[in-house]
Amino acid sequence: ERGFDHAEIEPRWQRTWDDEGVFRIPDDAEDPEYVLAMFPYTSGDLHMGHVRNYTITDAYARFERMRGEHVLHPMGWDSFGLPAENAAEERDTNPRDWTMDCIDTMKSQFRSMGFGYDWDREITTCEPEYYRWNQWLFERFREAGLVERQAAELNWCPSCETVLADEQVEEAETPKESPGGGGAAGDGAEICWRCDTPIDHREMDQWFLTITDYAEELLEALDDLEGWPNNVREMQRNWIGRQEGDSVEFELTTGDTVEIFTTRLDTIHGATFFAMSPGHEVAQELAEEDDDVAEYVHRVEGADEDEVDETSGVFTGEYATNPATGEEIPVYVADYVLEDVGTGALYAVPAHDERDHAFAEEHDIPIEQVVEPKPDADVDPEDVDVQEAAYPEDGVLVGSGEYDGLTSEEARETFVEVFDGEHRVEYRLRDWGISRQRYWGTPIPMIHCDECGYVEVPEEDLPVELPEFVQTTGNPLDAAEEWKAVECPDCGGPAERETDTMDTFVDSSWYFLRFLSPDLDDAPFDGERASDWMPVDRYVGGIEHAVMHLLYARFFTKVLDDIDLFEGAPASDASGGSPERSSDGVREPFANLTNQGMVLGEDGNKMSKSGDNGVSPTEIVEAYGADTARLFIMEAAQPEKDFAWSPEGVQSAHQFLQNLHGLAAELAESDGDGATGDDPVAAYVDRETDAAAARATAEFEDFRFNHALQAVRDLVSLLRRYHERADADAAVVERGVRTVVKLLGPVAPHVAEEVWGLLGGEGLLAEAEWPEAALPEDYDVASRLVEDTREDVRDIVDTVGIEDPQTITLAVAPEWKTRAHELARDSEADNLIGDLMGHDEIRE
Ligand code: ANZ
Ligand code: ZN
Repeated sequence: ERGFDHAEIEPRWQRTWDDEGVFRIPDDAEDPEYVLAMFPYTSGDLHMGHVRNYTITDAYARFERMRGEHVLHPMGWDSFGLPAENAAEERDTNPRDWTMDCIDTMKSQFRSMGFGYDWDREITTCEPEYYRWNQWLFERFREAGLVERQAAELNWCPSCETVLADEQVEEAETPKESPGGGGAAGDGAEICWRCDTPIDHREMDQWFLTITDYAEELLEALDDLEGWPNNVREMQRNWIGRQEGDSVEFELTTGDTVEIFTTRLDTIHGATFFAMSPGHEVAQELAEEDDDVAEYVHRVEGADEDEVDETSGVFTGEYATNPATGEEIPVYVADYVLEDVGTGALYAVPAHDERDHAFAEEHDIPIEQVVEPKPDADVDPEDVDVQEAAYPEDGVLVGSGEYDGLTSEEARETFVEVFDGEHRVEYRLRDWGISRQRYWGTPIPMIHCDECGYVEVPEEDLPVELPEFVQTTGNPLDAAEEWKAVECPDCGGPAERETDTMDTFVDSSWYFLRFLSPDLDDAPFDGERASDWMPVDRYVGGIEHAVMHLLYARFFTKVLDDIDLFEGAPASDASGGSPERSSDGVREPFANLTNQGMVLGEDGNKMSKSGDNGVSPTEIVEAYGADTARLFIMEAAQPEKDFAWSPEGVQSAHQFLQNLHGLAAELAESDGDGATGDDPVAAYVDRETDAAAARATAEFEDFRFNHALQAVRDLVSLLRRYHERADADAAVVERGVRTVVKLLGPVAPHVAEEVWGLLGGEGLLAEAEWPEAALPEDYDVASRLVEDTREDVRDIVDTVGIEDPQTITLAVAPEWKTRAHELARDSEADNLIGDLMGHDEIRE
């Protein structure tokens, strides 16, 4: 069998696709299928994780295109960020040149992988024509009351006299000493990346987007995002962290009144101590007067979360009066109380809270039961021993004086009145601080005037472009004196530009909209097109973006809808736009989300360049071709699963493609016939061809590419065995191979085009019609097989609630085999077909 030369065919087909504009989508296309991979950060190097991510969307986009859909499959560059500044410094260049080089490299790597993007829609976030819209949107957000100055703690290097980004803070090498080891450098303290000086924290005013205004909607809408994995929705729920509870004030012997937040006001009679986070204002005050408190606060502030014992804390010598009992309870500063949860202070009830219980045991604090199981609960009140372990459930009050006998629910309602509390909803979610004290980002379009305060850069002066890059110890924008000095837009007096740039998550919060109209110069995106083309139908990217990126993008989308940017007229045209809100606005950006798993090294560890288990996409493409890499990756596992790199797997994929090509070449040379007419074996092979197409189609739709490819491989081996028979009908084989090639087209597009050509296929395979499986009436077994199995899987998922479809599919798989066996047995051509299908495999 002859082979193909990937180094020759791949670039050739890539050029042809480009020339023919196969991946272009016209602006007037009606509601295309929007397939999107999270755009890459421009690190300059494509790794296997990227290849997997982008192969998934490319395969799906090609599949949908062959099915006759308009497909929008764009690509761009997430190109702002600190690494570019660091790289520029190391290489003595500037962030812009470095970034542009990276883009060049990555773009040619993308091309060599055969990824089909509409490059006419390419966007680059570090270009002024993109980031001007970040600035414009910032101003619209500000008008909508969604921008605030708030104090935030920043890393400050006293020696460089500059703010450091979190990434610029390093840890001193010397291992941390045991608790109480003091605070100077040398105990694992945070130090400046440049001069190794221990850093300070400083409170400074920063720009914030008030995402908390949308907390409730961001949370509630998660329920309807059925196309999202449950784990991502759960992560977002936890991140938003809605808690319904009550706040109550406690008087301290210090004279302070401290507010606490609790979800268990019913347990207040059982409070045996009071605790504040080390960052709490009152704790900080106490630290100034008390050495023990100071030492503890200092120690835990400099430490990583997991370095501090859950039960660590320090008694302050002060007491708090429990408003329910009038008792004085000791006040502790404890690290398990988080600064930004609730009010940063709580009353602790060791009998009914596990963390409080552990703390009480460690510090010899009494444990007093105030809730016991309800009479109808599974637990016998006699079996509850709160000295042993906390009883955290709701129940009936005991040990609470006149309130004994109330249920927890009743008690909470009563106590909030009696103890003058306030019922409220708290969120863990914080406003989004977007200020970054670094150069390579979008300048925040504000001007500070001593007379007028902060004034917006007038819209007609946008974009505020970045000045030339200079090397400094701190933020290069602070050093750009000429750039900084401006006239105040309000009073005309001397004023200064804001030197903070935006968090790069702003760039990625709306880039999916810019793809719709990348060249538009009077609005960030075409609102009408957006309401037609959005949401993204299939979004694929890493789980590491489960919270921030995906939450910010959801937030942006809701705001953009609320400020009416999804309406017909360009948003900057004040007179345009219809008065009432369009009913088809966009509330969510991504209808379906897939998080692809990791590509592991052969050793099963995360593949990394530094770790010497890395395989470079470029080398694989050179050695075997892009199709081999794509096929191997897609066959290895379903998209959500991790899989380990395997040279044998790569070989097998390569061999499969070579063999297929060989078979096609043979067919192309033979002149055709053989048996015709009512040969039952030929009929069987024909029907199997349709069955494979039906199965593969269903699996593609479900993003189960590995299953689809298994169907293709099964069909190919059947076709081969049949082809070797003397009485084989060449037309049947050829039809089979044509089907195979189409089914393979999305995954191994170059070889597929080549084979398509060999078989005399018309036009480009990338534009050919997907094989609609027209199953004959009597072929209900195979089609039922597909349908039933899918139903079975769904049923199991629904009833058991298991989240791992692959395990389930494996469990159901024997079912497939049994039925396939039945099919073979009942068929007219029993023996022959059994032979063709490989009986052993079926029986095992
Ligand atoms: C008293 C109490 C008694 C609580 C009890 C719980 C059980 P969950 O329940 O996990 O959703 N809390 C309040 N502020 C906190 C902070 N800044 N850091 C850490 N924990 C804090 O969380 C609600 C509970 O978390 C609150 O209710 C409070 O402890 C604690 F039997 O108050 B509770
Ligand atoms: Zn002014």
